[in-house]
Amino acid sequence: MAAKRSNEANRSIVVVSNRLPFTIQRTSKGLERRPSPGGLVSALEPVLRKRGGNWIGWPGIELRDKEKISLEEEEAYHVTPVLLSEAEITRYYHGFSNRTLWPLLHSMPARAKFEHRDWETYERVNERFGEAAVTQATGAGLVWIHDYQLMLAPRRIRQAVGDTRLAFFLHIPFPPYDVFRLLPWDREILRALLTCDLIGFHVRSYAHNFLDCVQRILGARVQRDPMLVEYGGRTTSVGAFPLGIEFDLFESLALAAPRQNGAARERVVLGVDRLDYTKGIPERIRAFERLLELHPEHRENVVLLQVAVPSRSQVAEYRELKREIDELVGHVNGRFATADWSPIRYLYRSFTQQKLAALYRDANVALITPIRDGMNLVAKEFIAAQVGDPGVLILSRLAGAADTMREALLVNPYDIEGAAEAIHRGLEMEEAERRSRVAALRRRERRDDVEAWLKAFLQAAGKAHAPMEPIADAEFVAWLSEFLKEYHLALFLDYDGTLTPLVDHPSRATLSKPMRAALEACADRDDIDVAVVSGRSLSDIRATVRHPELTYAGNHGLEIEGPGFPAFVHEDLVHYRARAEELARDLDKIGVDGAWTEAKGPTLTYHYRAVPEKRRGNFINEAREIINRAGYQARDAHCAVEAKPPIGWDKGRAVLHILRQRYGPSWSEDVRVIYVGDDETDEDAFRFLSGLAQTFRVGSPDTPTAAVRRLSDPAAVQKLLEWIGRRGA
Ligand code: ADQ
Repeated sequence: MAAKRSNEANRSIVVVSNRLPFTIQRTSKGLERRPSPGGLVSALEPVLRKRGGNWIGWPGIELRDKEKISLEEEEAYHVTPVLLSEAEITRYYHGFSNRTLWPLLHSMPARAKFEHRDWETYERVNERFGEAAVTQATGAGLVWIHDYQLMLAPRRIRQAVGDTRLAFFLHIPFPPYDVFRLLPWDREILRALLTCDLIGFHVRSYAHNFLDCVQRILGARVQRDPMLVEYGGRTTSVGAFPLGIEFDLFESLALAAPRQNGAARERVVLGVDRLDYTKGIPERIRAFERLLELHPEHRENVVLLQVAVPSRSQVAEYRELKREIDELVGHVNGRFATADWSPIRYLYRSFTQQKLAALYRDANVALITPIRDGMNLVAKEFIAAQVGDPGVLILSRLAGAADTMREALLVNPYDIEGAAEAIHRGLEMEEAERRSRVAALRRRERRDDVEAWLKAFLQAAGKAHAPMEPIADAEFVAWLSEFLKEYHLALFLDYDGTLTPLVDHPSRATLSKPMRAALEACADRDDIDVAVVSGRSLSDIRATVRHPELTYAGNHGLEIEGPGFPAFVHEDLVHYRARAEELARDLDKIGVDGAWTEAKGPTLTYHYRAVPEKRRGNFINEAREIINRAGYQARDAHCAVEAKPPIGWDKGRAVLHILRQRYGPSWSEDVRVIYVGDDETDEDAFRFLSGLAQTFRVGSPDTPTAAVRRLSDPAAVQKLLEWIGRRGA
């Protein structure tokens, strides 16, 4: 195993991100490639060059008819552009990514718009990115998906290439449960992420928020140390990987940059951000204004140099923010400026890294006060550039960077007074203190640079994770103790796939000895009634389970029999029994080796588990069509298509029937209900019982479920039954 893994460390890697490592721009000379700036690109590129692989992303432009981007192949790795139409860019990128997920994940739900059409486009575009990755993924050591624009893409990749190693890194915060659950599509996003082997966040608190969400929203099992999630049989590991910068680069740029011309006598408080409402620019300007009010000695001696890169100007809120900042700057300058001094110098444009490094180096104070930020790399770049007289870093404690950069002056950006006092303190700080703080910060950022981050992430992604601790009583206690306390329990269990593993032929699905013992322990108790609800015929399920005191519901509940109430047969049963025989004959005519029809009275099941996977083609569709033509409903089960008569009756109705018959119409006051099942037909019961019961779906992590929780397999069901049977004894 170890040898296999170390080989994997050298295998190619597929990176999937919204943007390619370069942007295509339309110029007078045609389409031109410009490298995308940023540490991430420069960190990942060498890895791709060394190991080979593919970078999949959007080139940043909508192509006109017949326009082709020249993708002279990189020497060592490929680039796969995902082309998006203008409508897709509007709904997927400006819409769902930047107007829904961005504010919500930054815990600003009031700004989030929830539009169904944006979501649909986001889904579709994510599928497209996923598909592009699928064609590259076979044989790759790792597929690595980046950031909030592509949270659904892993799902598509996992469906197509089952065993490829998949990892995801989120560059922005992950919010607490109370905020994330406002998203109407919270479950879909969490489920898609859990198809990954590894999910990385900047800091531990985001990882913890994610664990809370999967536990509470999906009912996944969570282990906090090491951080692992088990969801219906698949295990995902979760971790904090704080991103660093190219420290050496910023240091050498700062050493090389010429002194600024005519270095003014004023001292500089510097802000550098993308123009974004998460960055706290208006709050920062107010804090600076307050400084000038509280400490007039800084007037004419200090300036706030605010650099803002234009960003997302297609989104109305960003244009609104720009207007607000323009006005605020005007207001403060109008209020305090003198003939030869203006308190705020505001530059609304992008700068080269050389120029930024010089600004960082020469600033006296860096004022980095986002109201929420995944990490914040500007703070780190500022520290790397402190190669001369050391400056002071004032950092919002709401930025991910504050988790590690403890030696900065940490402020709450909403506390305008406090921030103003911190600026004052920064401007007054003795050199010795500045030097000690900067030295400690530099040592850490030099060590934990982007290379170190990459190494840690790739190592974690390549490693088989520790197995999750097997499910244990403590979890059942937490889930069910309070719920069951002093109540009578009605326990409903599906059979195939729930009490027994799925096998080729139903006749081989027999209860294991310990499972039988667990079932009997439950059935023997006076305060528990057990019912088995199955798709098999009543006589079949009764004969298979062979326990005289249980309630049995066969044919998805069309026939019911149990102690203490009259046997039930749905009135349409006879009619559909005759028609089912005809349908069985039609299905047999398909004539595929290994496929066969199981007649169960009014319903039947067309099994194809024994047909080799590569031969499972059209005939399944044909079976569905024959079933539908016969006036039945075709429903997919595990390697089978079930034909259900169109009777308004399902496992949910059957459960209700049993509960009313046994305990009377006020059953919900006196009886607690648990339902455990593993397939689509159990979903009817989960839906019917929502809010009324504890429901468990067994296996199938990628299928949506209405159940409250997941169990990995029949072995976990057995543990649950053992606990229920033993409880309080
Ligand atoms: P951003 O929100 O973009 O990134 P940040 O981490 O600060 O925030 O990165 C900004 C980058 O843009 C820096 O590298 C900086 O040098 C550059 N930049 C800023 N102003 C500039 C200017 N005027 N001209 C040119 N370049 C400028 C998201 C998350 C962050 C997370 C990063 C990385 O929001 O929290 O740290 O991803 O994961």
